Amino acid sequence: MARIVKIAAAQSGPIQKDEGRQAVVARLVEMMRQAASQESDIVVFTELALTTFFPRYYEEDRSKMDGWFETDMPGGVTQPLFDTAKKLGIGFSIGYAELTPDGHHFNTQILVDKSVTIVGKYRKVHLPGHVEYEPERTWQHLEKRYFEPGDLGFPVWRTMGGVMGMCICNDRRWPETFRVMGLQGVELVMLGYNTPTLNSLKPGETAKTRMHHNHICMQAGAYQNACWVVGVAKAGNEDGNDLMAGSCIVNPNGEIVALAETCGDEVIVFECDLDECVFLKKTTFNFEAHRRTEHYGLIATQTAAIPPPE
Ligand code: ING
Repeated sequence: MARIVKIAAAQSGPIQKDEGRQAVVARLVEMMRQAASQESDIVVFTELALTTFFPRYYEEDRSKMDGWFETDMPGGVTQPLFDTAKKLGIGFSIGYAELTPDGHHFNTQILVDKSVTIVGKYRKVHLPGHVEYEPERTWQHLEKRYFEPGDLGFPVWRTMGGVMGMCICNDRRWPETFRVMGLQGVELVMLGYNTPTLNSLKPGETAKTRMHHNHICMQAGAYQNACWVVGVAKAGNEDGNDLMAGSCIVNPNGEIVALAETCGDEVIVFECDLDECVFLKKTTFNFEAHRRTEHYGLIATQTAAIPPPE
């Protein structure tokens, strides 16, 4: 018995600083149409899908960055995305910078079902980078300056035929992200990422190694929690800064079954059989039968690594 959910990963090419949201939404709508034309059930968009990756810019007065945030979702400029989704009967997940009515700033991803109801919201927990300007960096990565850590945990939702969860970019590098969702029976994790091709602090690190890091994080998360993972890049060169592509769909065996080939707007689609999660959840990763939580205390109680004394 198959439980097919056809997933489209809608990779975004670069979004330049002066590219208005209206033009960006038009690009996203076009990819949504492509996804729907291939009978996709859900189309996954990237992290901060409406704007350039603005945390690369330093601003002393943080309130001056509020223009990069959305106060309403859907709002005037994003309504066409919801209208198109309703017309085409397709669900979607999209990342954006969220400014809440009480003034909180989050790096957020939502899950919208085929009736364009927002069924889930996730706020990025693991914020990479730094708070203050760091001159030694060839470019800044100021997510810790402009966003607060997510306050919603790692929830999952039963919707559109399966148990689905979300995370964002740097979250994929922390196994706890996937495991907390795995402990809730997640079958499909959707995530977006805006990841520089090169490391501003380690010039010798190759793009190949960085892509290796990108993929093994998602492949491990998928296999070790017996779930599908969809990773969607914002790719290409934004204002002189190169972001990696490599959008992909990973099956519960941790195998990449669909991979973007370009660094531009590109839709890749795969028929994900959510029942492919069942065998591993019942055997190798039968958490109830095999996990020994009495030995895992440090994971949830200790933040830093503390090596034995010299
Ligand atoms: N970007 C990067 C990411 O985690 C990064 C930041 C890159 C951290 C490489 C460490 C190593 O993919 C975002 N937006 O989190």
